[in-house]
Amino acid sequence: MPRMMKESILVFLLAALCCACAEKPALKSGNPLFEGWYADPEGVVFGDELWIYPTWSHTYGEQLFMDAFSSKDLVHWTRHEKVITQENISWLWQALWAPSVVERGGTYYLFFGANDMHEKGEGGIGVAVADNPAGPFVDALGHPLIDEVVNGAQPIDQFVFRDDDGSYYMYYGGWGHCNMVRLGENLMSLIPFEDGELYKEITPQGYVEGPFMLKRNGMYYFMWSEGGWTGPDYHVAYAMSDSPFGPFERIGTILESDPEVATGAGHHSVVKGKEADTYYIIYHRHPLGATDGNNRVVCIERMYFDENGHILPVKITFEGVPALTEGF
Ligand code: FUB
Repeated sequence: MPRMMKESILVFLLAALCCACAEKPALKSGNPLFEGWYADPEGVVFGDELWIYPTWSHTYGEQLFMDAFSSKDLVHWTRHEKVITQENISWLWQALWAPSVVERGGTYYLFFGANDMHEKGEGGIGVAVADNPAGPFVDALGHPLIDEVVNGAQPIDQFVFRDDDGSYYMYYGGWGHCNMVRLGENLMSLIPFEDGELYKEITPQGYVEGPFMLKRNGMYYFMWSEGGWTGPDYHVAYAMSDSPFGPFERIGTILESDPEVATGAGHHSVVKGKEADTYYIIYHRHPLGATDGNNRVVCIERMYFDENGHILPVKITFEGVPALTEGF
């Protein structure tokens, strides 16, 4: 073969190789993260895995169990079926909602809302325990931990937050009101705050439900959902404070619909990644064209802060976040 032809072939092959490398798309989680109608996702990091505990988003009468999902790379997810079921909660008869999970000393605590409580004694917020993040979780009390409406807050949508001093607080509430309570040493009782109060109302302007607390650089970021969860206008707003008790003044919206991608993005949680200052927001949304309010799917995006510590608005995507190669 003539030398010039050889050189041309070599140049062509090199160019093709470069193109192939340059065009290879980085592997991403994709959104939604896994199949099925799920909502109110709580992300929790256990070891090198991200676990997600969502509500099973179907009719209230069918919501009698919860599944969980775990992943090391955010691309491949293991479904853990029925980590908690009606068999292990004697007082549950409908609407098992919005899990919040913490681990302490090898025991896993799953806080749940049950029955869409309207009248005292018919349901409320309960706590179940297991020795494994995949359950089976068993109701620890045989009755709700909170079964009454205090300060106008429906006892649903609990989120348990551990502060750096070891105190555990639970933020909860629907119907436009948010309370916080302090959990006792066993994480199954309420203990009064220093001023003797058992419940503190901390409702920010615009609050509807789905509270979440994140502490970063000593600052408390309180977040919540606004709007109606069955519709397109559901979204997430936030406030900042130097205290877990607030006051929480609404700063702005951080997560909302994008008419090109999905609607009703809300009831979220946030987890910190391994890398410095890396945060992920996990939330549910309605696929475009969805007509059933329960058609909600679980998604993930990166969440960023500006130089003043404010949360930047999150862009919702179909791509999700980059795959991880060395665990979460
Ligand atoms: O999934 C049931 C309810 O929908 C939750 O409790 C609310 O926060 C809303 O997401």
